[in-house]
Amino acid sequence: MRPTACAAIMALLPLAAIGGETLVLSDGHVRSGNPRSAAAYLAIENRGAGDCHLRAVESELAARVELHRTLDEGGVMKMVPLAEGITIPAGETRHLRQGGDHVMMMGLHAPVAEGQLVPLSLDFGDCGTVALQLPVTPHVTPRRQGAAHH
Ligand SMILES: [Cu+2]
Repeated sequence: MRPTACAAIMALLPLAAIGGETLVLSDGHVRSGNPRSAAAYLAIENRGAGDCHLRAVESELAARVELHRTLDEGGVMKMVPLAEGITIPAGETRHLRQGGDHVMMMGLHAPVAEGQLVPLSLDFGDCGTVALQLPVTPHVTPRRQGAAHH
């Protein structure tokens, strides 16, 4: 199919179909290493024909939620905010995981406990908003990096 024909077909699809059917979220869980913050991890698969962009995340349990990237700077693990969000290209999967990109919950209104479900709302812009609840799993200090993440 030529690109022009492809674009025309995409334009006819309602937004709801693009958002609802396209994004497949899996392997979601939350880990908290201290009472004030927690990190959420998950895999985001984009089965659609167009790129999707995770712009922002919200949770009623935290004062602030940011998207972070963990960087290894000469053996020192450092987190930087991803102000531009995270792009999930068409047909690809992005893994948010410990030691990599993650959802950072800061200013928890109350500590989260193992087994608790954490509500999150993921804003994918034109691809829609996805609400989900992720279970809190035991905090594990990454062995490979040898440094506590949160
Ligand atoms: Cu972080």
